[in-house]
Amino acid sequence: MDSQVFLLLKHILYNRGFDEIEVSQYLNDHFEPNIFIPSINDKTFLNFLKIIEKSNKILLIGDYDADGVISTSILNIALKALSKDVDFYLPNRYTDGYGLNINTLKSINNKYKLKNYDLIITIDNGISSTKEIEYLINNGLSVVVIDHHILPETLPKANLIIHPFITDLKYKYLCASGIAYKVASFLLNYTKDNTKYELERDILYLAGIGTLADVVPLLDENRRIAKKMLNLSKENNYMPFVLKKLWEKIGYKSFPLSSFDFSFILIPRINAPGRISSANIIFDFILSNYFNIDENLIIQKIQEIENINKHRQKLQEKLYQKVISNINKNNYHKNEFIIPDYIEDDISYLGVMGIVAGKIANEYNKPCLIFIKVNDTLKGSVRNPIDELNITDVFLSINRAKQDIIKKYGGHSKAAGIEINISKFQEFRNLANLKLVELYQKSNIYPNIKRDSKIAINLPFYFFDSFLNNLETINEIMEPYGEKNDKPSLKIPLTNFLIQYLNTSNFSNDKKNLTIKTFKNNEVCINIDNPFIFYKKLKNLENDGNNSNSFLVLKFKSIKNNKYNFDFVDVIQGSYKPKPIILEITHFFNNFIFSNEIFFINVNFKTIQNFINFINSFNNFYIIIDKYYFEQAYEYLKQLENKYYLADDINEFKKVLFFILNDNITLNELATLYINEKIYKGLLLILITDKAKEFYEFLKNNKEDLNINFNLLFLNAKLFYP
Ligand SMILES: [Mn+2]
Repeated sequence: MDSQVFLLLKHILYNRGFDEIEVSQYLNDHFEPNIFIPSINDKTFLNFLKIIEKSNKILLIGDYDADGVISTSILNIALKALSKDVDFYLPNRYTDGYGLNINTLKSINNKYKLKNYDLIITIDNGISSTKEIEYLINNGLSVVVIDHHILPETLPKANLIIHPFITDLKYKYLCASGIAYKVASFLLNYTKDNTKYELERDILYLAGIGTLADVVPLLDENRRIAKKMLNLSKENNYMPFVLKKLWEKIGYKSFPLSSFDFSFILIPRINAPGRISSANIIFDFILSNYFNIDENLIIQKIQEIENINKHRQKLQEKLYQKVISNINKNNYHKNEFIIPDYIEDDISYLGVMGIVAGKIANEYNKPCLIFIKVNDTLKGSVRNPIDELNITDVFLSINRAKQDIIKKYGGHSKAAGIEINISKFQEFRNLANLKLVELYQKSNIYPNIKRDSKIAINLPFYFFDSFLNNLETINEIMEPYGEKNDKPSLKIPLTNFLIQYLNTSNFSNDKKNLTIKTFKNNEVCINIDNPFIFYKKLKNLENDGNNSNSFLVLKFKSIKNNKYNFDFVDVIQGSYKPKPIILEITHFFNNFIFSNEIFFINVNFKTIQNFINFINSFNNFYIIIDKYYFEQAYEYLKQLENKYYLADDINEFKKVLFFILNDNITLNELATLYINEKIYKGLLLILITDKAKEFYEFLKNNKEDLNINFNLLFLNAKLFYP
């Protein structure tokens, strides 16, 4: 791999808290993703096999979302390959509610008669259904629970539980599709089916889609599963037949699909039936790939899915408008926990309230919970954009304070479902806010800083071109993006130079796009989702009159026709310090400067304006210049004389911007001063000298002593030669 790509990637990942080993694992997972499959001697899985072998008739109970439908499909495929007599039941969001509950049991009994089965397998649900499972066991059935949701205080007394927090699956944050893939791969060892290879490939493909669909971290094993799926779709543009038909019928012709295509085009359509009507539609559709390929029927089903998806989009938009105006009217967005008034008149929104809560949560960077009234209960869906916060902790502490408010809840740290008593709504809303703020204080969480800003890498505008040149490769390695595997974001010091851009006519008519040109004439388009917030931030900056500590945060979006698209994230003050990664930065710059293939060498300092622009692209800095180059540089430096103070007195270091090396101070002495914090740290130190490498070596050899909070940039003095 190109060393610049490697350094930039390291830079990005270190800022997210990765260590050296994790970085190399991350890279390895790109080039050779290896998924852990339980060995054929694994006790838990052999136990599972035994339970299956002695069961004649099996019922799978899944869930209505994409992960639930896909994981049920995967197990169904594997059990059928073992010639098992297997039925499935996917709860209905409106008539049954989530998972295995009393309503679900009644519906199943009406449809299938429970007593016809020997074994019930719950997948993507069941871990909290203690009572229901007890009932099944007491009635002579065997029950296996395969789930990944938070563990309740008492586990159900099932014959077997497969859960990544209990079972060794090598990674805790798998979704149900990922677990189902492991279970199914294990089972396929015991089949003589001659389509085994095809089945293995397809369950992997499905698991990849399920993993992208669920809110699970796209790291580690999840990333490997999704990567392998993307690789499959890159090889010969492979897609299971029905999905390929779907992709083509909805008007897309391009292959292979990107992770964006999966996440924003295909997966919403897999989710839609379960949101609006019945998840059975999508289950039948996926399974028809294997058991009855009738093209006419498939096309009919695709049409049905399309109509449902359109209906879903309309509902979603209507609910969004309703909720957002309620929030604005009552200033609910000023609370830490955004809880709008509950929706009274329409349960058809139940399927889209989660998406809408997610949208609002992201807009305000605060948790958002939307409730809908169903009889005397409020059913709610919550989304949490704050990384360090586990939203179910809020519910837990409400439960501890008062037990008659919450009926039940379940889910994950970032997305969960909850039911409360309608008469306790106001009390719940107050307590939720209170407990959330308490949690923030207790755990030192600063919710006002967006995750994208926290993990953004520091990048002076001048380095933008180098970053852009490598972005395509970086992007390919980092894909697929998702939870905890964000697109790269950048923190660019807001200099006068950059502010000029933000105030000029480079905006699109609707003010939602701003195009700026880099030093090498690359076009960067900044998409501004909410122009109101953007202009407000800019205005504040101008009023302050001091932008020396402000940063523009941008997040990579896409590369199209050599145009680079970024999303505007925020303007932040520099007082928030991201995890420093300084020796790496040093190394990063060092490498560019001394490798002669630098982005700097082409920078034309021959014009004074270029040099001044360069200097202006940094906020605070020292420039240390070797006296031997002072003369050459003087023409340039004196242009800055009015603005900057020149001195060669070491005692004036705090104020000095340019320091000229002379016989009285050597590079090593300078480095020692630096290490002893005599030179103010946190500023950019620019060395214009041929001896910069020595200085760097000295720092490197003493790195134990280095406080890591500084930036260093070497410029080769030769740049000043005409
Ligand atoms: Mn799930």
